[in-house]
Amino acid sequence: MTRLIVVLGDQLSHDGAALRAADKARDVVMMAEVRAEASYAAHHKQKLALVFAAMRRFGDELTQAGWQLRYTKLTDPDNAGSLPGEIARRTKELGADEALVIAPGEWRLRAAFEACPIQIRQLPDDRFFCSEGRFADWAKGRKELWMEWFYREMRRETGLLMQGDKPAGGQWNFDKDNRKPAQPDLFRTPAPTFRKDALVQEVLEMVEAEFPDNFGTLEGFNWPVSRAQALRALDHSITHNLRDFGPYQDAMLGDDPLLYHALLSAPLNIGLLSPHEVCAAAESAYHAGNVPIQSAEGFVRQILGWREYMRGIYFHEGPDYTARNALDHQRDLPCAYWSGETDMACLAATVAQTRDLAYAHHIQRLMVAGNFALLAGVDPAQVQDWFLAVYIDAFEWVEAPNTAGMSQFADGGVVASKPYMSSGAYIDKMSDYCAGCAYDVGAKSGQGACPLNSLYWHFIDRHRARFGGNPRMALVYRNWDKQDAQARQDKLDSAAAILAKLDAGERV
Ligand code: FAD
Ligand code: DLZ
Ligand code: SF4
Repeated sequence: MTRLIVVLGDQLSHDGAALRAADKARDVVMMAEVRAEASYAAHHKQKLALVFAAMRRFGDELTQAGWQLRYTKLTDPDNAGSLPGEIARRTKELGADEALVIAPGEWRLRAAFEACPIQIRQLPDDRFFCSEGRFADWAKGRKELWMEWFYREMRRETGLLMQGDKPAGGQWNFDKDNRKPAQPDLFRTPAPTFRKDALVQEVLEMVEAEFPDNFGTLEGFNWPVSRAQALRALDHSITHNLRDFGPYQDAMLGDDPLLYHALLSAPLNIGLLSPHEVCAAAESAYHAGNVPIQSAEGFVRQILGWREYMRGIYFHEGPDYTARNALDHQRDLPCAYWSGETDMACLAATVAQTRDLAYAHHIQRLMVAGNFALLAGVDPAQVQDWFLAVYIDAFEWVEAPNTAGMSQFADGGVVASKPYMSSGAYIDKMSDYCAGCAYDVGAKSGQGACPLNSLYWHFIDRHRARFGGNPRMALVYRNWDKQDAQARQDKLDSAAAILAKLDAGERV
């Protein structure tokens, strides 16, 4: 009997578990572009274009490799509109008695597949270093699930950047060497460019026609849509970016939005690259003497550490994770997140590059977009909706723990031992945004003072009950308590004025 092998838009790996389990001679593969997946988030136009173009290219590759494929395009008249609907249609058409799929990276779709009247077998996604079961074993009995301990166990288990049982370079963590601000440099190697062939052009036109009101522009679309292009992106990043990635990974420059970042999260998350080969390439560059340990380690930490850990947390914490709101933040997301209309140069730059590239690097996401929302007390569900929509690499298994956990402390401290937050001083140190800002980063309160300065203390003050006893925040609370009463009141008044403007929908 024929079986239906379902390949989703972020499962574009030729050696994925469902294809491995399939029999080319009797099974049929199906892929489907559907409205339901295109609209569960208000996806950036470039994200839609990436997923559809990469799906079509992957479908072509499957056919060339001899698979029987049923591919549904978004605008096909028979399109059932949803993945369960398409699976039902294709099983009926083929007389298939079972469908096989890699378990999706989202609770929503897993539940939808379970609820299907057709038998859909969801296979474990083994494209990661750490399975869901392995993470559960690691988490079992631990009071605190800190990434650092998970990461060290993964290093030992994989042997990546290890010398025997010791970390290469003699340290597990080189973060303190990795916090340098960057200078503009006209000679920095630009990102590789990917040819927009007829397939990509057709998809870009379809996205513009079908989703004209979605956020973002398509002009700057430059993402790898095939395995061959993704391998070129990997090679470029290891050859040109990795050496300086470590020291400058937290730096931000208005005119250089990419700096030394790898731009590999999208091809990784849709399955065009495996984390194993990406980490192995970084390790080889270190052994070849081409990159220093702090860069190789910093990079491997992001993938073997943070990426695997975030996925572990998402599935370990369960489907309610995204609904948590430990700090009871209720404010609406400021419209500047969509319009970019703000006098805050850091936020304006981050939103503008997000609109044009569907990309911002980690510190822009965490310490600019995330930080302002956290300090302003924005509803974390709305913050998650935004992050899930606007970034090229946004899939819930990785977006939610980064946003709800790391950035908004909405999970009450599962991911972070204290909130990732800062006043303007950090942004001034790590970027060149403040020099061109309408606000004064040096002013602590009053009109014209950097909004982050007063909002920072407003956060500290309003959340004393939760964080006042946190040893990692003791210094901050001592600093607050030492300030004279008038200085404290001035900051609280300034923050209240900014929050009132946000509530009134006024420009900040
Ligand atoms: P680089 O900075 O060059 O890092 C190399 C690789 O490490 C990345 O390609 C990525 O695969 C991995 N990585 C780095 N940091 C993380 C992290 N915190 N979690 C998981 N993987 C990481 N990443 C996503 O892939 N999808 C998301 O939806 C996403 N949402 C985020 C939301 C917030 C609020 C924050 C603070 C971070 C988010 N990240 C997300 C993590 C990180 O910002 C991106 O992975 C990174 O910016 C991708 O760019 P890059 O490939 O140039 O990465
Ligand atoms: C993100 C996405 C989009 C926009 N469209 C499709 C689609 O039409 N068909 C499909 O199979 N997958 C799509 N995806 C990826 C899924 O949303 C993804 O598999 C789930 O979010 C689970 O990670
Ligand atoms: Fe951002 Fe404040 Fe600097 Fe302006 S002054 S760029 S608002 S940190």
